Amino acid sequence: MFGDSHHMMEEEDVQSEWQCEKCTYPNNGTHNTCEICGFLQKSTGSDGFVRLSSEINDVEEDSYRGPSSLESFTIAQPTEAAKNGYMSSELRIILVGKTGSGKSATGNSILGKTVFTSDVSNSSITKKCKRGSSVRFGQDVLVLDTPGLFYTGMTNDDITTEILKCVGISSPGPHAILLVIGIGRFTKEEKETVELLQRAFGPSMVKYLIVVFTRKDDLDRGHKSIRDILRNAPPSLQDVIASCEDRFITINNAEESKDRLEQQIQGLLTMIKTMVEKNGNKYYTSSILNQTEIVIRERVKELRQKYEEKPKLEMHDLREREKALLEKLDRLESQRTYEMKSMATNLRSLLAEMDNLTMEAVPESFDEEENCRLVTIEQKILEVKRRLEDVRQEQEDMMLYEEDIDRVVRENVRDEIESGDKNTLKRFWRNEKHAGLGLMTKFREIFELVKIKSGFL
Ligand SMILES: Nc1nc2c(ncn2[C@@H]2O[C@H](COP(=O)(O)OP(=O)(O)OP(=O)(O)O)[C@@H](O)[C@H]2O)c(=O)[nH]1
Ligand SMILES: [Mg+2]
Repeated sequence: MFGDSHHMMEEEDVQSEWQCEKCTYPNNGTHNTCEICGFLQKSTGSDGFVRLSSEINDVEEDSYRGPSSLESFTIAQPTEAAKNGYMSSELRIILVGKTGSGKSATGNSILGKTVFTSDVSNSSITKKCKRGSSVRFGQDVLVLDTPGLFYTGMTNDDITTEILKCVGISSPGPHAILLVIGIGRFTKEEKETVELLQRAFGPSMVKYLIVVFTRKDDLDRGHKSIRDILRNAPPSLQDVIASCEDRFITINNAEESKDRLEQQIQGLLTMIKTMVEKNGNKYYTSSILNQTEIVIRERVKELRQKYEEKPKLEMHDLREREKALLEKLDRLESQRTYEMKSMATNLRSLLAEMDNLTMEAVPESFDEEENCRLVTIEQKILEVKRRLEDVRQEQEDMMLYEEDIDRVVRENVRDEIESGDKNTLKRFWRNEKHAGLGLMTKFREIFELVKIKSGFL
């Protein structure tokens, strides 16, 4: 298919690779110890090695397992999600395509809310990778919006960094890559984007690719169908469509009817679900994604220690505060009982006295003083109970936080990558010790390709 990218596929050919069970690194060749962690691989194949399929997916640990109806369109079975945390139940979608094609608008439609800036412009609106998430039709969805990679306004450093971020945020791998094309606006750039993606993600990424044609409204106005357009489309576009087995969809992001927009998104999610099922319920990964994931897990491990300390300290503090408040409440309730008893005694003697007095002669201040004390105590009790409720709510939040620590930590690492945190990004360049030289070499290759394609050379 993609002529000059053929040798890339051979280079990525994973038939002779085996994946380390311990660190997931895709080793090449016939050694049975892992290049990265030295783990001794157990023998399973006829020649003694565990073989890699074209997707080196850790299916047991983190895979898409959706049932076939959209009503229950969830990525993982509940038990599996509970066992492996939210990473296994999240659908990760990457949006790619040229500047102005409608990536950000499509991202917003998928998420059902405005997360990405989308506007008419000759120059690139989205300059950096940005992620957004939402729960759609019962499904956790992560959408990654990207800048048009061939936009010439980007410096070499920007391009490299954004590719790195895209790979890092979508780690351990995307379930779907959407190539967004504005209807009638196809150029050779789309085909080059696919080539670039194959470089970044590995050649079999086309199995995870769907072409999304935006501006369906233009088609409807001209009473044309997408099939009419495709029949006369340039061969390069037909190549792209054929490479992803005819998976394409049209969408009108400017649709005013909320219901109709939702229907379109349901259609898109159903197409994604069918594709993911066809891919054996796996997200996409390749050697480059696996190596990225190794670096990310290292950072997750470090942060986890910090995050695990926090609830322990805060829980201790909250329990102390709860204890103090309960003691105070106890004291106030005793005071209230005392005051009420004394009030009752006084009332009895007052009633006895009243037999001998006229109503006018009852001392007014007597009642008021007692009442005031009682009201003050009641107010204090209410205040202590309110504070107790707050402390208990904080305790509950902290317990939820502990349960959700994986999500918190992972999102934190994603924040670091998305914001371009230098220390985190540096790890990807300096990870030779743990992830081999492969990652750095791959990124250099991608970088060179982008430079050539975008006419920098
Ligand atoms: N009529 C119509 N306009 C659309 C549609 N999709 C996107 N647009 C408009 O196209 C323009 C560009 O859309 P964006 O979402 O910003 O495009 P982008 O691909 O994110 O662009 P960059 O961030 O610059 O790479 C905006 O004005 C959108 O409102 C569509 O389906 N129909
Ligand atoms: Mg954009």
